[in-house]
Formats: sequence, C-alpha cells, structure tokens
Amino acid sequence: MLTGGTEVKRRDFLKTAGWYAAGPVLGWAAARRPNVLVIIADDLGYADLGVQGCKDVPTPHIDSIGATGVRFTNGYVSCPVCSPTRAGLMTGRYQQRFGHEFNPGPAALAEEHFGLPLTEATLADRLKKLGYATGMVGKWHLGYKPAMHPQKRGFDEFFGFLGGAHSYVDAMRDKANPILRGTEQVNEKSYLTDALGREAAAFVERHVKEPFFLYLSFNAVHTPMDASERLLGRFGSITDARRRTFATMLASMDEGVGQVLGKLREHKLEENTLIFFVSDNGGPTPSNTSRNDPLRGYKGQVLEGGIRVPFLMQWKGQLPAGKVYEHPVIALDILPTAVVAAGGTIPSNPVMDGVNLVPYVTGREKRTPHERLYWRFGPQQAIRKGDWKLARLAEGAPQLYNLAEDVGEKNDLAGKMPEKVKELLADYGAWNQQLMEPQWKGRQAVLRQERQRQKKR
Ligand SMILES: [Ca+2]
Repeated sequence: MLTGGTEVKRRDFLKTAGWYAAGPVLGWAAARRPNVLVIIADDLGYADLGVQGCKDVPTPHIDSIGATGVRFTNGYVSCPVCSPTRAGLMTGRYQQRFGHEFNPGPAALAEEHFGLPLTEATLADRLKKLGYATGMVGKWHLGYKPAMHPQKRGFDEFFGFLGGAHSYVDAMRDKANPILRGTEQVNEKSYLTDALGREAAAFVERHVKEPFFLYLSFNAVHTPMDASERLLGRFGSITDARRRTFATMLASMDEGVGQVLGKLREHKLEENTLIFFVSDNGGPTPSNTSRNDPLRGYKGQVLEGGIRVPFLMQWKGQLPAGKVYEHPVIALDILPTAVVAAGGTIPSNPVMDGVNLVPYVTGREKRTPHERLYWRFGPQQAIRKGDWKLARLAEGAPQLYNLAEDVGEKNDLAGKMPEKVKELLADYGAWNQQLMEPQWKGRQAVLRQERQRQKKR
C-alpha cells in the first residue's frame, strides 16, 4: 500500500510533468491520464468466451469488455505457451530478441538464469516512471529469483505466485511455488481465482484517487483441473465431469473480472480506464477441454489454434463501442498502446515491435497495424503477411494457407504456390536474423534431462 509520502511525491511529479495543464490543451476528455488494466487468462481458447461462440459457459463480464469496446477477431500472442508470451506482452518486443524463447519448466528444475532479462524495461517500469501506482495480481512466470520478483520489475504491489501453474484449492500444495503477498507467504483459504478477483478489486479501491496500472494475471483455466465447489451447482446440465470443472474455473474468472469492472463503475472510472483482455496462448483442448474452433491446432503449436486468442479492448468514451476489428493485432501492442495513453513516448531504441492500437481502432489510421507478424518457438516457425500464413511445425515442410478463405488451415497451398512460399521464407529469414539464441532450454528438454538424471541414480 502506498504511504502518504509516496502520494505527495506522485502529485509533485504530475505537477512537474505539466500534466494538469497539458490535458485540456491536448483535448483529452478525462481530467487525468487513464488507468491501465491488463487482464490475461491462461490457456483460454479462441472459442472459450460467450462472445467468441462458447455455448455452455456464460462469460457476461468478460464479454462486456468487447461490447463496451473493441473485439479483435485476429488477435494474436507472440508464442503458443505461457512465459514467452508474457515476456513479449510485458516488453512490447518479440521475446526472442532477448532470448526468452521457452518456458522454464517447474520452479525446482528451472535453469539458474531463467527470467525476463534485467536489461528489458517492463510495462510496469514504464508506467511507474510516468507516476502510476502499479500492482500485479496472479501468475508471474517471468523468473523465480529475487532479482526477477515483480516488485523488482516495476510493480509496487504483488499478490500471487511466481510459477507457471498453481493449485486452486490448496495454497500450500506446491512448496517451491507458494502464494505470496509481496515476498511473504500467505496461506490463502479461498478458491484461488476468487482470491485473485478479490485482490484485484481491492487494489482498484486503494488507488481510485491516482492513475494506476493493474496487471491481473489469472492462472484460470490452466490445469490442475480443480473445480470451484461453490459454482458446481450452476453447471449441473454439463454431463462431462472435466468440462463441468472447466466451467466453474472459467465462471470464477468471469466473476473476478466482474468484481473489478464493478469497482471501476462504482468509482465512475470506466471512462478513465483503458482495459485489455487476452489469453496467453490457445487452448490445450486435451488437458482442460478448452475450445479453439474454428481454428486448427492447440497450445504449443504455431497453427492458429495455438496463437490466435480472445482479444478485447475497452476505453469507454475514447474507443468505439461494440466494434469488431479484423486486421491482425498482437499482444505486443498492449505496451505501446498503454504507454502512449498514459502520456509517455516509445523510444525507437531498443526496437519496439508493438504499435499503439488507438488510431487504428478509432479509424484515424486506415492501414493495417502490422504488415507482417512472426513466430519462432524452437523448431516451429510462422509468418503472417496479409491473409497469407506460412507455418513450419516441429516436423515436415512449411505449409501455406490463405486465412481469409481457410481460417481452419485445412488446404495447404505450398505445393501450388512455390513463389509465395519463397517470398514468405525470405521475409521470415530477415526477421529471424535479428533474434538471439534461446537463453535456456525449453520445458520438455528440462523434464527429459530430469528423467535421465533420475534413471542414473
Ligand atoms: Ca498459458
């Protein structure tokens, strides 16, 4: 919680920065800079929201973000798994530029130097510099070591856990990955997703009088499949037990989002808050029953089902309501959009890959935000250029799809269109040259190594 002293300093800063004078001159409707709320879901598939076509689990609160603002139908993340996507989102940069290509594996087995490199400025660092109160609630997954802790990466406050997954019902189950408030372990008794909603709403309540940035990072609907007992009765009509569990996990997250949105409404902050909702990767259908239809593929793959996700943005009064935006966007865009909205600027060095989305969704800028988008995840590679997508999976030749005609990536045109394949490979190669080698091994390699070590003993 902020002390009085910090608040005074923040007010002084705002005066020095000339904010109070600059606002009206620049024509901003709001009397102060917008709050920034970034909500990220974990392993939520493209079709896992009501507004995205989900029929058996209502998600009215999350859906309302798209209804009050913008829903992106071609919204991507920069990796089909958790940690690298978050590294991209937190920096606005393709994470392979700084070697953050893979998940680390479980906390106890992760490589010593795993974590978002300290050379990178996070969204929290940038907004804190602009005088924002910054808080994070939920899953971090960007480093386990003390130097990588959220409160060392720009966040004033932290409630959550450092690992990649967590039990929802037993705070003490994973000794290497406890629930923390700041750096102190907490024996949380509530269902974890309920607790994250509670903490996020409390953060808003504490900071209604100043610009704030809240990063609300749910681990729902990632495994383990722990049902919310409280919500099971609501889904009695779902006969499949795992799907019923999933429904409670998703419903609890929707309620948590509702709590935070309700808090913003209560304090009349809706028109002064920029909100994003994304999932960190596509749904891993076999493990949690999530759905990616009509897309092909799952979490872990550079097919659309692994990288195209629910992607919503709201800024009431500033952005059109109920707009559906179809040009491709990517979670890397969240940082520049937020920093510019906060009155900051984006230096050109180091390279920023995301763009400010506001002029695009208001229609002031007619071009597409990204001529090309790229993915590299170990041996998997992909590029999207206009409607064309070239994807090389872990094995086999590159596949070429026209996503405007074939969103399900069923009709591989690579054999018929060698010139297009060549063009996209050359574009991909030019991007790939700018990247670093991965700075640690992927989760699978870590687990394989551990199995071999166990065998030798
Ligand atoms: Ca994930």
